[in-house]
Amino acid sequence: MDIKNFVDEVKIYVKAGDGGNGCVSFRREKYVPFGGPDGGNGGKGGDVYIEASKEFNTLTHLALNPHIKAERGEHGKGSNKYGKNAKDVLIYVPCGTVVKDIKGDIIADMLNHGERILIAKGGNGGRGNAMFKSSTNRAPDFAEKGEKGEEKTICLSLRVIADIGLVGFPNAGKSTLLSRITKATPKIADYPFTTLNPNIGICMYKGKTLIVADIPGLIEGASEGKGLGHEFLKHISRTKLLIHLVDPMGYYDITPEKSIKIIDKELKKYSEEVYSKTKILAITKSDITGSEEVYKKIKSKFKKNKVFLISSVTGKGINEMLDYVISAIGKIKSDYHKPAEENNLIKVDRGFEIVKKEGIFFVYGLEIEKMVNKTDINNETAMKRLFNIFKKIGLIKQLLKKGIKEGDSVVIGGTEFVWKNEF
Ligand SMILES: Nc1nc2c(ncn2[C@@H]2O[C@H](COP(=O)(O)OP(=O)(O)OP(=O)(O)O)[C@@H](O)[C@H]2O)c(=O)[nH]1
Ligand SMILES: [Mg+2]
Repeated sequence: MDIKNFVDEVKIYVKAGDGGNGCVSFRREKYVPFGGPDGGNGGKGGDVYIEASKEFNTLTHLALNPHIKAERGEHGKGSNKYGKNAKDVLIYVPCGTVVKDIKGDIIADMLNHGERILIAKGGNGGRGNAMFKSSTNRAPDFAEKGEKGEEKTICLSLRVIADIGLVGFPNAGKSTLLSRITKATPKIADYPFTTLNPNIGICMYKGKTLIVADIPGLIEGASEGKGLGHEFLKHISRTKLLIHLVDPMGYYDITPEKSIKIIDKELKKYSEEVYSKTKILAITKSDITGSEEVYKKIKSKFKKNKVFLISSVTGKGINEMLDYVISAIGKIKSDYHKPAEENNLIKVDRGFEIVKKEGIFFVYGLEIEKMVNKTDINNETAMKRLFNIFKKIGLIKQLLKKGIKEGDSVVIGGTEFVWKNEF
């Protein structure tokens, strides 16, 4: 049994491109003894985006390629030549993919085709020395390094988006119904667990379009992981309405009535939200003898649900059921097309925070970390400039307040500095 070909959960690592370094260069011209600075800026590193696309149905392409990196920006060059920006990278995911960070917090919910989020921002290019020319420094001999591109590990999880979910015991006739009302061609066979992955089809009916998902057969214990259905129960959470298909012959020694109760119990155990969805019962295979009696019995016992008697072979009862489904769906308020939350990936944080751990002063803050990463720490002038910035934003004062002493370590954005009382 191979269910691995339907990948609906995947962890990927994304890394945006680093910015190109700024260049230190001076004009060299014949007969001009001291040319001015002409080092160009580095190019921007490529961004990494995630885009929902209806061309994709699974996350398999990412499971096979879980490391995604954008190129770095080109370094700046002499004669004021700017480095080229790197190309952005686009990761396609199926509509219905939920993007989470490593802690499991939702970053975005990619519902609609074409929806795009920036997941890792490329680093800006460092400025070349030409940019630092000023009245007080006519020949700056330093440049900025390119900013580091963002990197992170994210989890992608796919929830099939459908209006209708077909549920029921194995062999109830779910795939057959799907193939009857849509153009989908799921595998159909007279043995249980024929459907290994959810199948999706589009049903065009009386000018309406309904997306229908055929979920693999559920059995008792499905909510705890028994059978195949458990893997896919989560997909039901996005549907607006469930059609619970019931084989009038029952399932082995489980009667049709009992099978309805079992599935109800499993749905309830899985989640209240799923359990409370609008659900209709469809007794299938009306062309076989005895189905009419089963239908009458179920109708009298399950008064809360609308019950239909259908046959996917003869087509009996199907239009009547679809008429009802369309009117029921029209009444369901759903947040299914709710636009994704504003993506809050680019947090601009001008502040910083100092945390002292085991004698080391860790300084956190997006801007300050960026600033350090851009600085060429081997260049004295660049370091002086950085120190001036630290002074300006109050970092030096705060570190002194926290009791920093000669020889203590300060770590900012992955760079370690040793504190000296005099610079
Ligand atoms: N006579 C008759 N047979 C049907 C009807 N619908 C389905 N069947 C048969 O019932 C068997 C199971 O049908 P499937 O559609 O594969 O059932 P399923 O619910 O998708 O089963 P799993 O994928 O195993 O969970 C097949 O042999 C079908 O031909 C119907 O309306 N009438
Ligand atoms: Mg099936």
